[in-house]
Amino acid sequence: MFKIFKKKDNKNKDNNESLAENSALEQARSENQVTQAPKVVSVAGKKLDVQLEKSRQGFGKKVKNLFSVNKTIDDDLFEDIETTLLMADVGAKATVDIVEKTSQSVKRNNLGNTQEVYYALMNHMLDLAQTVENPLVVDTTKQPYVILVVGVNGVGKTTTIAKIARKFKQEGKSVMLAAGDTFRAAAVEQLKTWGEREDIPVVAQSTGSDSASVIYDAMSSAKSRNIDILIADTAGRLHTQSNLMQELGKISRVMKKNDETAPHETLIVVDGGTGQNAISQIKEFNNTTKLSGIAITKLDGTAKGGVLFNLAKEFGIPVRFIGVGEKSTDLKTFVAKDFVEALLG
Ligand SMILES: Nc1nc2c(ncn2[C@@H]2O[C@H](COP(=O)(O)OP(=O)(O)O)[C@@H](O)[C@H]2O)c(=O)[nH]1
Ligand SMILES: [Mg+2]
Repeated sequence: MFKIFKKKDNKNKDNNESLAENSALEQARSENQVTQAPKVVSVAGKKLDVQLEKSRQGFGKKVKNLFSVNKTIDDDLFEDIETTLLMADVGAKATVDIVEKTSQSVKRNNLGNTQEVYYALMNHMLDLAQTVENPLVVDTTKQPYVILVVGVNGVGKTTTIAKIARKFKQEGKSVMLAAGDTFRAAAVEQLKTWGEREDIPVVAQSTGSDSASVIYDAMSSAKSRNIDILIADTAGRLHTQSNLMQELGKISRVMKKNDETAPHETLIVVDGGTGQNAISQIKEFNNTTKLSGIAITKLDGTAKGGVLFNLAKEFGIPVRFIGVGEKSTDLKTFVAKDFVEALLG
């Protein structure tokens, strides 16, 4: 295991001056915050605990166990924190960031109590998670507001679409789905089944038809029926499938013929259990089509749960939703405090 803490810690010593350059406001904010548990008061939190049970028992407990009362606050402790974060898919950059800031808090505040170090760690993880907390707000001047959903195969695109559609419908908005995955035989049927179950109209053509034209037709149909939100499914694709990646470009271009401001949201869906793969998927798709939001699925199925910090540090693209189960109700708007509390609290 490489020793990020030690390496970076030496650098910190060199950088004491730049530390002092932090604005007074920033310092006051962090001084006051880091030594106490993050204030988490949330109705959603309770349920999320249960849905994130695997990560809570895996990642969360491992972190907590590092801070037993008789533990000394030394390099070994920071190395253990670093290893635990890396093992939980937090990724090297985010791990360095979190561990470095925690170590700075320890020095600056002269922390001698492991519980305070634990809170400092939690607060720095929360800070990072908050950088990508930016819920999807539907611009009601767009009619319809178009959400294009992309990602590789099997990550949960179609399921997430059904969940999001249900959520909007419950908020009183009218929703329509476009079956833009015309590639896989069962894909259209899968979306139609969700539509029937949630009582949401689905615009579809047969398998093999042109995805861009299905979505274009759905936009026209949504417009004429005064639908608020149109969510377009697409076929799963890998960056190596250049024809399919080009198709994404075509979908966007054809959409713009209907509404030059569309798509209003391009949401990539990634499987929260796939670690570094999720990072490379976002990188590849972002090269082809400008992503505006991320949905992380299957967080109920992983004992790691740290990928969110990794992609927060790597991209800063808003995490709109997290998927925490297979049912249409198993979707949460991403709220950093709820998430960090459910994971580590
Ligand atoms: N446990 C769990 N399973 C999920 C979640 N989201 C999707 N799935 C499952 O993942 C599988 C693939 O989902 P699907 O929506 O067809 O993926 P797509 O190929 O990206 O459209 C299905 O069995 C879903 O039930 C989630 O948040 N948690
Ligand atoms: Mg699908």
